[in-house]
Amino acid sequence: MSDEYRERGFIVRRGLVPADLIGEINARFDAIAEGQEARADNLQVVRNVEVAKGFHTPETPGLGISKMNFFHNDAVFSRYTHHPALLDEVQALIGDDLIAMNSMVLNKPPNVDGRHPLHQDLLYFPFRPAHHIVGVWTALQEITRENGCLVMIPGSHQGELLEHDYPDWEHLNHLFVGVKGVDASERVHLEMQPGDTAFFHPLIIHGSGFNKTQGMRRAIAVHYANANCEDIWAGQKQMLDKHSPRDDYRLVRGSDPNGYCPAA
Ligand SMILES: O=C(O)CCC(=O)C(=O)O
Repeated sequence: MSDEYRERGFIVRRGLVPADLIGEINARFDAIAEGQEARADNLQVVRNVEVAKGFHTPETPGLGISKMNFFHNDAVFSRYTHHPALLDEVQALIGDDLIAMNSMVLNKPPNVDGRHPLHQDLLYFPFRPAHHIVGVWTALQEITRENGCLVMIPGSHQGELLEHDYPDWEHLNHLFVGVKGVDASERVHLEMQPGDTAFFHPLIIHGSGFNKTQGMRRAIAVHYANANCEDIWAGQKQMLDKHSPRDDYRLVRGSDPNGYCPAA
């Protein structure tokens, strides 16, 4: 594990995911979002809350989509999850037996509030210890402060899991909760090019801002856990959503001694 990751709680590897894969993921996203290709089993397509509630009507259906979740059965998106360069980095950070989970393509459309409040991802995961989990997030296009890049508070992963709640905003996207009373003044902005990839600790406080452009802001993300972790929810349903977290587990390297993942 690099000193930078240990001290700051995140690292960015430039150009890690090749342009051809980035292009295929974007094309697949657009085709599903516009209803031109069928979605794989379990893939959940989530509209932005303002679109879903009729406050904003986008020009095309795809311009209203904020996320695609649970993509392990998708032949294109899942190439990302198994990408060797990415798994080599993950293995160096959290060990050899790797479960992929929480798969999603994150799309921040224009003209809606797609902000993601500052939060800690450990809230969503039953695995412990926390440092045996890592979030991996790759830009699918140029991502800047203008279109709502990731922000991180360096070193915040050295604290505890803090209390979260929905922010006091007019439009609240489902499960976009934030740390209560957080001081955002120390945050840094991660501007990225397509293929650049952030690796981050599940306790780091992070989020993202408005997309102030007329284009999309799109990224793909998966979390990985060491399969030897303890499951402190003992397979029970996640507290914040109706899905069991185990629906979205896949063994991607090594072995699964606790049998957390469905059989291949
Ligand atoms: O892509 C984003 O805007 C933020 C994503 C994020 O923080 C998360 O999914 O935990």
